[in-house]
Amino acid sequence: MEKKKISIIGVPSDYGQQRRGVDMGPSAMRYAGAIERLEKLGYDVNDEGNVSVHKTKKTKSEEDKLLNLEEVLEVSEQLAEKVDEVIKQGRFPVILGGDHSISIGSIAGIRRHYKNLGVIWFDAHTDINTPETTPSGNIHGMPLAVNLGLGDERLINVAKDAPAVKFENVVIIGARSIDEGEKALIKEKKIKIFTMHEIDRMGMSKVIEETVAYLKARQVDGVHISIDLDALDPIYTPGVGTPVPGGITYRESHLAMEMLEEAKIITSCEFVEVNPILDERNKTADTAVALMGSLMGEKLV
Ligand code: B3U
Ligand code: MN
Ligand code: MN
Repeated sequence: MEKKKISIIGVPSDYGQQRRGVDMGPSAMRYAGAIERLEKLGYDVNDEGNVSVHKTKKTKSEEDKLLNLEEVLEVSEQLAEKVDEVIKQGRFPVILGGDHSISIGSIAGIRRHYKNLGVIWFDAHTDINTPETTPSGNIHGMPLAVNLGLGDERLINVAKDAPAVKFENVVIIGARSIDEGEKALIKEKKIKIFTMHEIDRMGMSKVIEETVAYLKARQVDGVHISIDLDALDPIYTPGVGTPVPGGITYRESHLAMEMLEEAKIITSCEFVEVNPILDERNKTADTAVALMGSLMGEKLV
């Protein structure tokens, strides 16, 4: 049997927020053994290296509503092309961030290959802000909105003419820090969301069962999972820019990955917001790589 093929794409960008260090996320996850872990599972792994990110600009002006817009655009366009190319080669993309603004480019590239893409957003935040609702101007708070076709035109256009993700094809898991404008949009568009409240009440097992059933009922032709490491409780992933207490436990997060793997619905994934400068002995990157193992088929026995 032919080995399944994976391509790793690093995106060392920190332009979507204002803390330095998250650009070192791809190195930290490679150092934590991402490639070896996947090879051990029998995959043919191709490390595509990193998308090039210029480090010279960061020209911030007071009038800039969206911080580092030009830089984020440049990274997003390159990343979309790279992801597009890898999928064309029949390889499964595993994208390593960088802050969450990289999802503007990654999902833009993925969307060129699916008519009815499902997206699982595993995050303490909902990242569905627009230039009108953002409290910070940080683009890492906007990538889900952009992929739904909302927000800044130039960011939306990174996807060219690929279809936007449909509101009813999104499932948010782990949220516990949601801005007012985001709440209004989630309610208005009836976006499926399992906040920490639902995870506490139902248990992660039921949450993932319902997620899988929901996406299958939507007849999605692929599912991308975007994993922000701040979805987990900061006890397990201290190396993130905006930790929020009361998060998903280590085992709950693994159970989620294991169940998604069993369901055989995931067609691409990404791991974002790993910041080694804020971390404790690469704990957050280690956790990201362990989750990657579970998502890609590692078994306990
Ligand atoms: N919702 C806030 C904070 C935030 C979003 N994503 C992260 N933090 N990591 C914002 O700035 O949009
Ligand atoms: Mn996020
Ligand atoms: Mn987050």
